[in-house]
Amino acid sequence: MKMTFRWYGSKTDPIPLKFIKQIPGMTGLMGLLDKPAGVDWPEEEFAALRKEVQEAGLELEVIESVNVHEDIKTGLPARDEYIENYISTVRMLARQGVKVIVYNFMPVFDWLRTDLARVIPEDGSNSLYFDEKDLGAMGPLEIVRKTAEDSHGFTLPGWEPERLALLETTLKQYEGMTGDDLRKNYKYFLDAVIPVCEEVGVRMACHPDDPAWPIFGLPRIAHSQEDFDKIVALHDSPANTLCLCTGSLGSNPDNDIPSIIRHFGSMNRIGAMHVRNVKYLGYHHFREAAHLSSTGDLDLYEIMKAVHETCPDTYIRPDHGRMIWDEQGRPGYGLYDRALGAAYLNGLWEALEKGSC
Ligand SMILES: [Mn+2]
Repeated sequence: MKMTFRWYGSKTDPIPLKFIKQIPGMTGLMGLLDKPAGVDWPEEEFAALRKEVQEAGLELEVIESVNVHEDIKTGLPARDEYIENYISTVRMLARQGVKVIVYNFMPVFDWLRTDLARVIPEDGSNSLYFDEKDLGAMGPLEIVRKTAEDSHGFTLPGWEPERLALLETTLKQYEGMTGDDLRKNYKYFLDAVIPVCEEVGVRMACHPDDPAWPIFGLPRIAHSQEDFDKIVALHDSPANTLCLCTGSLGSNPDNDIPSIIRHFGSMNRIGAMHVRNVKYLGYHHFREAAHLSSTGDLDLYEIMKAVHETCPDTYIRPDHGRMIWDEQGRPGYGLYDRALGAAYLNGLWEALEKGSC
């Protein structure tokens, strides 16, 4: 297991690399480069980022932001050009030492919350929160506007301004599209990209829908074990994997996370993991919790045990944290609670390692 940390780059992330390096056991980043979907990433820019990260004593083997253009998902003629750019970026990242690319195939919405800073009454910290009832009155455009207003000036992943400007047009393109239609376009993408990944030694890792159910009538095809069975079968290869996000899949209590990890871990189809906890508050209603099992509804010991047994070499990062100790920062991506999460997960791992000898 390699413990990593999400970092947005020195221009927009208030957390210095030095602080990340000081978290015990931190080996590297799940990094990002701020590029719109569809572009061919410039190698010099990525090489500069890699140099900066390596000089801080950290690795950059996982990249999270090679976004798939909506024209690929909707199967428009321009997709071939965007796929060519994607392939060129995969080759470049492989040259630069990247091993895993985390991405998603979600229509329009990357992830969705109805409150980015809901106060947790027990201790006064706050975290990301979702209640489907609050969506009732809001349409997609309103929720996007609200999310932008609540994000304290930060750009949230998946909600980049240039993408949102086209929201209405994009939503129209999905009208009438079924899950099977979307999977057909997904297969077209994987058939082009996965052989290149095999050639250059990179694994694609698909992130689940978050929350793990359909929203706004859009086709969503990545929120259960059954969904991912279909995805890995679209192009059967060790390079076609999932990024198993416990909090995203775990937003639906029907998903048995340790069992899903064992299923895909033993198939060698887990390329990376996001690990965090969720507190259920009702039907389609939850908030994000501290990582410690007893503070939420997921069993983090069972989760790490399933990783230890079936995919012990995977990359892991503590996922969203709460905002604690009056930290001001990007919702979900503060330093303190994610650092506590990493320390806790490392502790569970040490116990599993020693317990299995
Ligand atoms: Mn995640």
